[in-house]
Amino acid sequence: MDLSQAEAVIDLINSENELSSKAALSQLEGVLSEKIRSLRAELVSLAARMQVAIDYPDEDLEDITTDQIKESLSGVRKEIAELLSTADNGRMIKEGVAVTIVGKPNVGKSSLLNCLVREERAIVTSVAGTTRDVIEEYVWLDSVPVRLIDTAGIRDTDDVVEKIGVERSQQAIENADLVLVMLDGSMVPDDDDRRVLRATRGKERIIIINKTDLGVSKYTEAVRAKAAGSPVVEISAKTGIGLRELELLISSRYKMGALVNSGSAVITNSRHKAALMQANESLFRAEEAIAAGLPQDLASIDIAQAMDELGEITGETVSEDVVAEIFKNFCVGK
Ligand SMILES: Nc1nc2c(ncn2[C@@H]2O[C@H](COP(=O)(O)OP(=O)(O)OP(=O)(O)O)[C@@H](O)[C@H]2O)c(=O)[nH]1
Ligand SMILES: [Mg+2]
Repeated sequence: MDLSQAEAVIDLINSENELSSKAALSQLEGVLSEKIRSLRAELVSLAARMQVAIDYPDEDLEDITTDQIKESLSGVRKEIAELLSTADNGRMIKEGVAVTIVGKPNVGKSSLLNCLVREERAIVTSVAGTTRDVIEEYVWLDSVPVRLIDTAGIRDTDDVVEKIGVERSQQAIENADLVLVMLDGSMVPDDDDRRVLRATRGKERIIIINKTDLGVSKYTEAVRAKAAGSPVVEISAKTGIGLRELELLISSRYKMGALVNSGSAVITNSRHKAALMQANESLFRAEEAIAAGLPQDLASIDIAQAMDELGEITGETVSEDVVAEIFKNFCVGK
């Protein structure tokens, strides 16, 4: 068993859902190790062919051409990029998609959280500023694992405690994979609403107009016009109107199930992601050196480094400190 497989054991133990255990199992079976080993083998063979040319320049050996080096490097980089492209999904499989409900006080954020988790988890009152801290619940929306996060209503306030809550809400927007921006459909949007809309521009978001049971949705069109491409849904957290549509709108964005079931390697570990990014960079430097016509020894150094960086994933080239750190997560004797 190599290091990435040992890490998969930890992941399997800590796994919170069927998808993450499936991903951990595939890593344990060596799908990732196999991939990394084949990439390293490609680099080892490339480096060896380059080394012959460097060591025996006078021999009449068939030199590896610049084009061949370039082709080999770009092939490996393409495969690394493919692996890296799974990392976002991999993290969400492991931790759940961070879906954060934000909006000014009293629009119904906590009511929505309670509806989606189907229990009275958060306190709901008609007092603006009820939620003071960030509340997090794990839910499944149509086989998508979601960390649903309710936040304190965002507004200008002098209350010390509420102020801290507002700061945490802003932090929660930063950390969110998807932001649910909630507006109160029974009221004309005001400065506080505009502030929330501005703070979430550029984030993945869905705009929710709540309290449509009160019958006033004449502002929806105006909001839609200013939504800048973000979907707008009308709901009532009180009667349940529109909730199913909202759930589908959220879950249909994520295709982690298909990714895991495809059987290809998925990067779920941030250590692996970092190593792949470093290897990618080293290979990029090698490509540049070759393209600039610099001596091949220079590219060789970068290629050797990329081999080491890939080896960190499987443990071939990892330092003892890192291994010790990883194995700290095994609870021996428990
Ligand atoms: N009529 C109606 N009332 C609702 C709806 N959703 C929430 N409310 C009411 O609105 C008030 C505020 O709801 P909360 O869920 O506490 O609102 P919040 O956004 O979490 O408020 P803060 O925590 O203060 O930021 C409560 O009295 C809810 O019962 C809805 O869809 N329709
Ligand atoms: Mg609340």
